[in-house]
Amino acid sequence: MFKKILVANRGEIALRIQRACRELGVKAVMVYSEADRDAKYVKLAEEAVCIGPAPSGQSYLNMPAIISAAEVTDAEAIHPGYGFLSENADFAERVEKSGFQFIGPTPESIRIMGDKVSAKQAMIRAGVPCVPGSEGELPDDPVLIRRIAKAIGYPVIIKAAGGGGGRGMRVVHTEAALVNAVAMTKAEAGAAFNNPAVYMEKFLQNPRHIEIQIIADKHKNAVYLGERDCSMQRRHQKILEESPAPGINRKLIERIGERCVAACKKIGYRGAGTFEFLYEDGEFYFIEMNTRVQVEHPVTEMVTGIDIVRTQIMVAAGEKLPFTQRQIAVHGHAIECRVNAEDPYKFTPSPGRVTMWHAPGGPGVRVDSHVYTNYFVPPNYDSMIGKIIVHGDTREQALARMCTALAETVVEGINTNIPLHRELMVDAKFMAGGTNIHYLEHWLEQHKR
Ligand code: MV4
Repeated sequence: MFKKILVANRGEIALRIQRACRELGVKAVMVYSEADRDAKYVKLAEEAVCIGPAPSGQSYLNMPAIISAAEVTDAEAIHPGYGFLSENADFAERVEKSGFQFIGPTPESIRIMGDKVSAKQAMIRAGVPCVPGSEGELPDDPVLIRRIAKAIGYPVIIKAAGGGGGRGMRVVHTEAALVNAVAMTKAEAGAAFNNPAVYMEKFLQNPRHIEIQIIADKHKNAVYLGERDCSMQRRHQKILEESPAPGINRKLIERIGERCVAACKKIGYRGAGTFEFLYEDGEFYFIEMNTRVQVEHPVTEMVTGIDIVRTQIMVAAGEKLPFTQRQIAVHGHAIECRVNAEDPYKFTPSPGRVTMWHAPGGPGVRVDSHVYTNYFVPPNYDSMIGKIIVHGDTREQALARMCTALAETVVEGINTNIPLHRELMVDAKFMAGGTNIHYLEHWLEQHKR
């Protein structure tokens, strides 16, 4: 096992990784920007290094500063968390070239999955079901483009190979609009991602967003840890997630999970990863793979009892997975609500001093947050300030526990989206389960104030 790990992130995930290190008896070096000097995990740290000013470009995205911090503190490995440099293949490569272990997959795996065309091709070859679409990048010839769309059937969606997470996409409903839409998406993709390559898929109108968590070691072992339903989102920002996904056949999940595991083994994947699928009319269609730990990993931890961050560190250190697929079972139901410092209905950011923070508790309640009374939420980063996660024997019990937990939570001095979560927890359609990716935006439209 490593003696010392550098945590190259901030906020609740920095604290989460620090906790996993403590449990493993590993020292954690925290890095922080000038805006995060007073963060809880910095105060708790045995070692912390300031890596630059508040803007992330000069701190949490500053590769030389982070690698230097690892050098001066004698860390052996770097955990990138999520966001920032976590899916940057060049960073993973520089970390390893500098003699540190990157806690994540190989730079090659990150690169393949970062290019959505190569990711999809790898998955097709590995037997993972994908959305019907162009085989690879679209050609320039308008005749060929029209032919591909006709074969798929309208509506289609044009997506940038360098995009992902909702960036660089355009829906096309008619042949008349097709060729221009492709040209526009290519131009935008060239400017935004420095890669004009685009591909085409059948546009699914009302899917759910279901993802499969996997983890693999360096000894060709891989397992899947069930699924998460992440359909409740607005502008590609998830607001709550749950596991298991309501109303989906368990045998079908098992078949998809096994395909994901087989794909991991085929491509030599190691570390934690997430296969993102669209689910519509009883079918799963792969769209993207994330090569990092995700914000919503706790729901999987709550239903499987497996510590994903701890396991990430163990497999990065070369240890074998401490469990087999047969030993993994999903128990009960878990829900996570992301607590954001924002206006609950207008979604404008609400940074500032938290004059009162009181976290909920009780059976099956977990809070992952770096916030404390008098903490100042800096305006420079993402608005998420923590997550409330509940577990229950049934979905109904988890919902009831979340209602109680949200009611107990006190955050004063800033606005949060807790009032929105409280309304959603008693919304009849959400309570029934299985709402799709458009539900929240429609709901907000109808509950305008
Ligand atoms: C799609 C789609 C419908 N059909 N692909 C958006 C984020 C990116 N990961 C993929 N996205 C979508 N791809 C096909 N063929 C609809 C979306 C989509 C979406 C997906 C997941 C979660 C929220 C979403 C919100 C709008 C659109």
